[in-house]
Amino acid sequence: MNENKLKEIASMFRIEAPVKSVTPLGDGLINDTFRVTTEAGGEEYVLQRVNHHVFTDVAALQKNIERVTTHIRHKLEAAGVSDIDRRVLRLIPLKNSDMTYAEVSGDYWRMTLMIPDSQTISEVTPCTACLTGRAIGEFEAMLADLPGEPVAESIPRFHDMEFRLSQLREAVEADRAGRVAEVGDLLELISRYEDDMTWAERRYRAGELPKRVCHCDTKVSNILFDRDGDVLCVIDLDTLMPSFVSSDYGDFLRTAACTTPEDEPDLSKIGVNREIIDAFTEGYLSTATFLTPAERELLPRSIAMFPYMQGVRFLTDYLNGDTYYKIVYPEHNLVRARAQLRLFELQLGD
Ligand code: GN1
Ligand code: MG
Repeated sequence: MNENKLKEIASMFRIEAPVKSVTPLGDGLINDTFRVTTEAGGEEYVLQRVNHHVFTDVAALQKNIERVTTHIRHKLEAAGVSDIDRRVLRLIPLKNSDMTYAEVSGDYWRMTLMIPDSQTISEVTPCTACLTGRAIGEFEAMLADLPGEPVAESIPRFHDMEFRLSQLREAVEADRAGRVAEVGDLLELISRYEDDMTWAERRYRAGELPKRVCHCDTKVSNILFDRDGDVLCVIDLDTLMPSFVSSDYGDFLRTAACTTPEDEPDLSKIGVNREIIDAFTEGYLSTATFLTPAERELLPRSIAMFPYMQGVRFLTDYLNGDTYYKIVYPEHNLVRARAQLRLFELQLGD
C-alpha cells in the first residue's frame, strides 16, 4: 500500500497535527505495523492493520484492549504512577466517533500512541529477565479483578494444545502442499509427547486448573523497555484472553531462554540459558502471588510445552502451504518448526 493511502488512513484518527510520514515498523508475523510522524514533531503514533483472517472478530478484540488498558490505567493512576502513557498503551479514537478502529475497504485499522524513549531488546540478561518476570506477574495480577464479564477469546482455542495437535493431524491428512513426506521425523517426535504436552487441558477439564486473563504472546519482542533496560509495558494485546498462566510464563521463556532467534537454521547453535529461566521465575513469582498449587506445577512443565506448541503450529502452517505466518523464504516455517522442536528437546532434557 502506498504512503499516501496510509497517510489518509492515519488522518482518520484523532491526532492534532497533519500526518507527515507513515513507514513500516517491527517484524510481527501477523499484523502490519507502521510508525506515524506528524508535521508538529513531538508525539508519534503506531498504526496497525489488524489481520482479520486471524482475528475474525475485530470489534470484540478492540473491546478487550479498551477494557484492559482502561483498567490498568485506573490502577496506575490510583498508585500515583507519573508516566502512565509509557506504562500502558493508549488507543487513539477516530476523529468522527469514539470508536477505536476504522474499517477501510474491508481492512481494519487502529492507532496507539508510540511510547516515547522505549526500545525492544533481542538479548535478554538475567537482570532484564527478572524485571520482565515481575512485570508479567504484575500484569496478570492487575487483571485479576477486571470487572464485568470475562474478556473474549480473540482467537478461539488459541493456546489449546489438544486443538493445535488436531489441526496438525488435519494438515497431515490433507497434505495440501505435498510436504508431509519430508517431515516424518518431526511428526514422530511430536506424537511421542502428545500425552505429556496436553496435561494442562486435562487438568482444566477435571476442574483442577484455572484460566485467567493472560497476554498470550509474551515473547521478548512484545515487551518494551526504557533506555536503561527497565520494563515499561507489555505491548501487542491482540491475544489477550482467558488462558492458563503458562501462556505468559512459558511463551516468554520460549524466546528469552533460547540462545538463538526462533527461526535459527543451524540447530547446533540452539541452546538453553538456565540463568534466564531462574531469574525470570524469581521475578514472576514475586508478583504472581495468586498462583494455585496446580498453576505452580504447570510452570516448569510449560517451559517445554511452549516450544512444542510453537513447533506444532509452524509445522502445521508449513504443511498447509504457508497460509498463516508471514514467511521470508519458502522453507521458513519448516526451519522455524525444526528450531522450536529442537529447543523443546533441549528443555525436556533439562
Ligand atoms: C505471532 O504477531 P506476532 O508476531 O507477535 C503469533 C504468536 C506466535 C508468534 C511466533 C496471533 O505473534 O502466537 O507465538 O507469532 N500470534 C498469533 O513468533 O498467532
Ligand atoms: Mg508482536
